[in-house]
Amino acid sequence: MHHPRKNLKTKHDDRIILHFDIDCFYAQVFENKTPSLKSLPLGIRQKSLLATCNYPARRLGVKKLMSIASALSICPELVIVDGQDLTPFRDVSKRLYTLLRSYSWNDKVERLGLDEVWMDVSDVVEYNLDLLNWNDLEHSWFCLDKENPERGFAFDASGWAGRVYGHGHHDYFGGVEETDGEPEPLKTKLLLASHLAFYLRMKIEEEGYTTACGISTNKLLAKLVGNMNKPRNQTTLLSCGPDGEGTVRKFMGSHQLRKVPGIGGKTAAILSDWFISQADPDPNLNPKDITVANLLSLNPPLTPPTLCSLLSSSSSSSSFPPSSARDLLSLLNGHDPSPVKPARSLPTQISIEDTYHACPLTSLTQIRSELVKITSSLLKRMKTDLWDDEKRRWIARPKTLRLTTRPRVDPREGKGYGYLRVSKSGPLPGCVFHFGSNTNGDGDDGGGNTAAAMAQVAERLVKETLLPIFHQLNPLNPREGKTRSYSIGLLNVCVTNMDSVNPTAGGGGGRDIKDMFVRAREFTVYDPDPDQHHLVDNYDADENQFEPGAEPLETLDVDMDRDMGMDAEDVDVDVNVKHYQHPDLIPAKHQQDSMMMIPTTSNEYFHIEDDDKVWDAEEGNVWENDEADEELDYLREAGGMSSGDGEGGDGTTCPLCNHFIPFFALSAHERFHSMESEGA
Ligand code: DCP
Ligand code: MG
Ligand code: MG
Repeated sequence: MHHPRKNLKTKHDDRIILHFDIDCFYAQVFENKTPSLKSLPLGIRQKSLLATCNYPARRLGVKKLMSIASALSICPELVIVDGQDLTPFRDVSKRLYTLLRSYSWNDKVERLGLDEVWMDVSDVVEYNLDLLNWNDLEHSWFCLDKENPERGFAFDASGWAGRVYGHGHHDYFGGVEETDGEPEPLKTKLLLASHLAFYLRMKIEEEGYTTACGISTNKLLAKLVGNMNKPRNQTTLLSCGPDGEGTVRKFMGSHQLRKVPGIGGKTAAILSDWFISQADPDPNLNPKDITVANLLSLNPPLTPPTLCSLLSSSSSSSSFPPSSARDLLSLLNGHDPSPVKPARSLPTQISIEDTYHACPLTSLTQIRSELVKITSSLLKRMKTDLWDDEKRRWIARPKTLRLTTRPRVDPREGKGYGYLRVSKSGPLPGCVFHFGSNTNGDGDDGGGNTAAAMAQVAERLVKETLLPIFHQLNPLNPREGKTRSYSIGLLNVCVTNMDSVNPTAGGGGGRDIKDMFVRAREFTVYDPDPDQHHLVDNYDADENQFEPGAEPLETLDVDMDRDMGMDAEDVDVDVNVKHYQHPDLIPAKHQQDSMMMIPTTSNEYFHIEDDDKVWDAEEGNVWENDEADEELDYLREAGGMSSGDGEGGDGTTCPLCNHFIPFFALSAHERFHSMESEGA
């Protein structure tokens, strides 16, 4: 299999990447709804924690993810609002993402979580580089549309927009690397990108949201450099000039190991211990303060074989692959070839999940009523995401319905996400698409006929499809008869296998199966609040990649009343399966039922029950995780699936047929599907 990892050896490529991160996102959503909150210290509560707080609160010492009790003791005047319903955040996120996307020429616009977006603007910038009038930089014009030269903005190209990180180049022509005439193209491209970023940030501000932005040549650097000046500012990393590499090294070097996306807590701890053993530093040095520069300053230097042996010993079952060691070293040096993934118009699947661990569901009546609630939320979400209000039709119709249940488990047991989860899928009955066309003309799905129609459809779906599946997943023991009481701790209802009604509605093209395997990733939004439905969003790179003929999930006879037995083959049970972490994950809060969802493929999620510090409370860095074995998906992403080859029990779920495939068998499995599709 082709191994793009050789790209890692290249120095900085000449892409131009922007990374946007909305300032105190949830807080701004509330502030926009109630502007008087803007000047008050504001915290957004999710259970006993603050999901975030606004900057006035931060100035008073309140921090993200603090417990409500500590926050109030630090800042008794803190205004606290409840942020458990993710719907408004999701909606704003989608709106702002769509706005940014409308400025992209190549559609490489990738979300990370709800409030971060990468844009690969290499093409726009390149185009504008050619347009630049070197004789009148102050009155430059940035063209945003090749077809329409008038669509754009005026700017002063003789200076930077926002802040720059580098050796003191605060104006464009200043700086040691300046030679005669025009500066090197990379420098000019970064400068142009700084103005584009500023323009886009102002567009987002017109929508009511301030942001931070990082401008650099790869995703890693753009994300990290954007943190330098928060809130409401932007930073360009000057990785240009004769000492561009030096600037990058210095920049990366200043980061604590844990702050580097892709390096989780365990890896950071192992590397820190090793540093201490090699360098014998001041005994008062806090291992957490060990930086990339510390690690890279060792002599003899850290090599891939050393890294392999250090990191392999941390995991008894698998050895750390040399390719991943090289990738990790590249990352530490600020090299990151991973592409900005193409935008996606549609989610691969929509699922709503609710947990009941504090108060498990014991009777069928309860289960039924919870299923109706979840299904209603799901239908509503389908309507928002898949129904085109203008054209009054469905953009995509999911073909498959899946129910997942899990008995109540003690979160302290610390078992993996798949622990005791069972799921079963079947065709999604056509009735779910009927409420969409019943709208009363104003497109308001919340009122009148639509709400009633939706409620009816939810009831019907539960009665005719979900409850039968439920019984299959949780069969009655004949001896218990009807007296059985259940103990259900989790319900998840999911629609998937999107059939795009409008073939042009999907994201990037291509049905290359290999590509699909590599790109069958999505991000998940998960909130483990037992009182709220959890929205689990999964945006796949390209929902069209499912072969229309190929049913990726096991099918089930909808008329299941006659067959209440458990068919072992139809039920997926994921127990203690090890998975790699993907950067596109949104962790749950640190709460009693705290979990982290790890999306692996279009159909499966895994989470880590998180007892200590899955989410970095300081930075909220979504790439961080304490499971050493799960840290390297970021690297794997750069190298494609094959990097997992030969790793024993690890694997992933095939996005086509939904079978769990060990990594060593993936290439063969991909070939199997390629042949299948060629033959079709
Ligand atoms: N979030 C959450 N739980 C976490 C981390 C984040 O619910 N463990 C939510 C709340 C945040 C949003 O995600 O508002 C975005 O996360 P960020 O880390 O970007 O934090 P903010 O946007 O709130 O603040 P900042 O200004 O530092 O970006
Ligand atoms: Mg943010
Ligand atoms: Mg963020």
